[in-house]
Amino acid sequence: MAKHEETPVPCYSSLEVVYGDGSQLEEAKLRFDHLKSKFLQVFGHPPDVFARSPGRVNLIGEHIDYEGYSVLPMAIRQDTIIAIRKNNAEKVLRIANVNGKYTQCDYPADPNQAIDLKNHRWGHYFICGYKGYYEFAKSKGVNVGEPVGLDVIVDGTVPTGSGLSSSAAFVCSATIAIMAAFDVNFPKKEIAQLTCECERHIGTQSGGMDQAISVMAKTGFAELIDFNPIQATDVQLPAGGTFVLAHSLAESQKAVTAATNYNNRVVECRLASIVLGIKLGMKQQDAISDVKTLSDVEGLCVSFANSRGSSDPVIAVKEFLKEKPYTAEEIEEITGESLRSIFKNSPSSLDVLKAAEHYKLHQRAAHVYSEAKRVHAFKDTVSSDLSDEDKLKKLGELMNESHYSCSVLYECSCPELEELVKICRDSDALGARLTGAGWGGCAVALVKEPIVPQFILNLKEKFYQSRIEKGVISKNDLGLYVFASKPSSGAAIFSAD
Ligand code: NG1
Ligand code: MG
Repeated sequence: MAKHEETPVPCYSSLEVVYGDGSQLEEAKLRFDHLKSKFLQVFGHPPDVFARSPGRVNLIGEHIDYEGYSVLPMAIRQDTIIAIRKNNAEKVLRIANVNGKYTQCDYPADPNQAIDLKNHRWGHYFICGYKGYYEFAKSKGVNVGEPVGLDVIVDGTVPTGSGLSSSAAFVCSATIAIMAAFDVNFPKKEIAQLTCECERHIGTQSGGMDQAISVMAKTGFAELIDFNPIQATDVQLPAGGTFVLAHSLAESQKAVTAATNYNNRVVECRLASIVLGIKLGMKQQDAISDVKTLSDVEGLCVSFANSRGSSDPVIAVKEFLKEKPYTAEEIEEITGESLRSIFKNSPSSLDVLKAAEHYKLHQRAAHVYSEAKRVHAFKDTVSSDLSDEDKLKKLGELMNESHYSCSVLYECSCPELEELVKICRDSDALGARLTGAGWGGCAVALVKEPIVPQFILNLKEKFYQSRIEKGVISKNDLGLYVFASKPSSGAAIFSAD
């Protein structure tokens, strides 16, 4: 039997396989019916096909996917559904949304169009998938023919800017919908790779976690995702624990803040790895041209640690990277080359250099290496012969350590997330941490199943009540901001009849 990730995205004729047979199915039926009638109303004809792809919560392994390290997310039930139909009459991509907040975006049916990053529009994420499909098809030798128009309606339930990967749910469902409209399909792992690469058209130098889990998730399992090549290993979580997601209500607009937040950290990690490479004996020019990520110099760091009787790469970080932030000049003295020249081929990195005052190489590298270890400790704990109770306790501790590292070393938390994580712990979570890129968005807490209702009530009282009173959110919407989550299924195609 072909491995799960080698198989194409499944195509179903009914919704049950993905949405089960309970209230979620009823909700899904309503959404699909609404999408169909809206499609008819907006475009004057029914859609050909639907594609859906879920959001995700990352349980552990934050800001390390782009450094080549494994991460451990699970898909959530919230997803993006896209209805699509080819339109041979006009060479236009018409992208509408069921949510009135998002007005229709039209783009030319041109796979080579540049995305206008200075003017961010929600439809840009669709264009990422559109460009990605053509780039991939070309590399596969698929005869794509002349571009045609596409009529599209989007229905997303993953809260945006929440660290739950609404963006990847959108890019993956867009890419899969486009493929379905053109009647082609590819193995999931290739779609995971292609969607990871094409989401970068939006200007963030992201890793591949979100797209990989969105495409490859399986009901009932979290997945250990490895990169280069992308691979997913099922992780069955211990019984008796539930993950609760809670939104800090601070929205993190990653595409807009990339130069100071997300891409800044990617650049700092690259600089940390180059400096480590040089300090550990590489020639300056070799380090600059060959070292892309901290995983590239881990071997050198571990050899050094071995000489000190350890196998922990953080020993090398402590020895060779000073804790005080580096100025650009200090780094240039070590590399023998200007930072502008090191990043000359990456416009989004040049934006980072313009905005940065200094570079915290020690802290970022220490986070990445320690977080990478925690992911494996998490996976090993799950498969150990500890009792479920002891496993859950240990997983909670690892989540707490991860949060500390994100907050103190990687500085990707924010006051609202700190408050929320503290309330989670005070409400007897076994562990709690920010999830996703941070700087806002959600926290995830591991909670013993029997206390979940009380836990959620506590959060409502201690975190959300004052925000309801101030009118920040409406009481009726609380269920959108705090909810328990089970591992859901990955991307799927549905025929429109
Ligand atoms: P969010 O913030 O959920 O979009 C981002 C990246 C991931 C990963 C995490 C941090 C994108 C599409 N995703 O997730 O690849 O690096 O941050 O662990 O940018
Ligand atoms: Mg995202």
